[in-house]
Amino acid sequence: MKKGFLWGGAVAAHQLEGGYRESGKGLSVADVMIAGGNGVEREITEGIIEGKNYPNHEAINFYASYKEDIALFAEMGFKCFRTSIAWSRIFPEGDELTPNEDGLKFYDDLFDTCLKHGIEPVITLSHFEMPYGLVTKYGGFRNRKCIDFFVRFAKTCFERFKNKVTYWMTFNEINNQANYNRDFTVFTNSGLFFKPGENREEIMYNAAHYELVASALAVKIGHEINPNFKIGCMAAMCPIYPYSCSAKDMMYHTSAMQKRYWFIDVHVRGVYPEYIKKYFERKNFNIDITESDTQILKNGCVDYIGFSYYMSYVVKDLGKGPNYDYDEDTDLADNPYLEKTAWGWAIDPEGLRYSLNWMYDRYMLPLFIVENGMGAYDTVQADGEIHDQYRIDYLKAHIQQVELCAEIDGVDIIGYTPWGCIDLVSAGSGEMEKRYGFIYVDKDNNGNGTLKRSKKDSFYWYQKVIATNGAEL
Ligand code: BGP
Repeated sequence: MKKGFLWGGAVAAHQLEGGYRESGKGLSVADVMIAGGNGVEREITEGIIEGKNYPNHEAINFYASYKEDIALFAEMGFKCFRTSIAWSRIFPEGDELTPNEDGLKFYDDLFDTCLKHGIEPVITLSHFEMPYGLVTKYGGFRNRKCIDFFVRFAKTCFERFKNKVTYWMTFNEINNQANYNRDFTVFTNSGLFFKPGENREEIMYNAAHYELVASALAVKIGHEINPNFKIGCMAAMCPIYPYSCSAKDMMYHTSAMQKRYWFIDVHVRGVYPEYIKKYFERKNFNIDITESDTQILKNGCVDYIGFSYYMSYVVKDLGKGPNYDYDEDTDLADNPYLEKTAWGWAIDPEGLRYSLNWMYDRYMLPLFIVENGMGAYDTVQADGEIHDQYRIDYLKAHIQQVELCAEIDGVDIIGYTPWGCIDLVSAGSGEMEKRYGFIYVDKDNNGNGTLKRSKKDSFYWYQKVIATNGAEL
């Protein structure tokens, strides 16, 4: 890969820190979600209910062990480490006027530890962990006031860490909520929950608009604080293929891609694309886009696109023309060419190359692969070793595609940070046993275990990949 390519790993605060009441932290949306399972949605509770299993409360207790864990990342040769700042550690309720100094201090120490090892922190501001106080008092991002709360949080972080962090992202996987029927996506993206009879889709578009405005304001302020900042958006990239070469399937694919990726269009270009404006009109949606918002969006375009890549989807035309309105719950088909993980996620390395090309052609901005990986069940052998060849195979196949893409297609790729470089709590299912890590953490789905860390085979493999800058896979 090119010189200075950022090899590393990615996590999010709520999925590994634990310490959910330490350093004056308030509750976040992740703190009121109980564990689900493979194929079982997580339940969102009203506050914390005694006796339920909330896996994010302790997670893997990185809050206490970050120094040792970062030393292990350094041993693998990480050039960067992507994590997030728990918003509720800095503004416990979300609407305070002054930040919580103890929370800021924690991230000072964390980033200093990274830098000491020559690891560059790559930071997401809001990764599925908005303060729960903003949900109960304001209804989350259905309320315009959340723009100001987010901007205050972003500004505080930019000012405090301006000499420690260069790469930032505003909202993690902002486009997950395109699937607005799923409680998990709208709650974790925007702190939304609904009353019966409400128009979920319209409310989602409004909330997403406020987030896009908040993001654009943050980008502008960030660049004023430090002109060297690189501030990106972050989207979940699951390319949606047409089921066949029928023109109708192809049109449906186009429309589905628009519905899932218009968020990036706004982040990058600073304007709403015509297709989505037409959609709002057709649906009679009243989205609160003011004149001043329009200006703000134009003045806060992102510097790069961060994205996760796990799988691809397929859509099949169900006779929905001429509108081709995509519904992720009903319109997806199986791809007969692809295998799936134990959680049913299609394994598609070439899809990563396709995605990189699709985004680079469309946006002409540098791209950062900030998540990729395969959740799998690992087995610890009697001698304590963990032979995770399946993980190595998955990552190797994907990195090969990234290399082809850089060499042959000429796409500008900043770096690659596989997801969950240390085992952590699954966002979607709340399981511990859906493992992604190079480092095993002794803890099961019920919260039992010593939290001891062990190196898997993939640890040594990835160490070699980084040492050879991707030449030896
Ligand atoms: C992305 C999220 C991460 C992460 C990952 C894997 O959607 O940004 O937070 O968890 O997916 O998903 P899961 O944890 O559900 O396996």
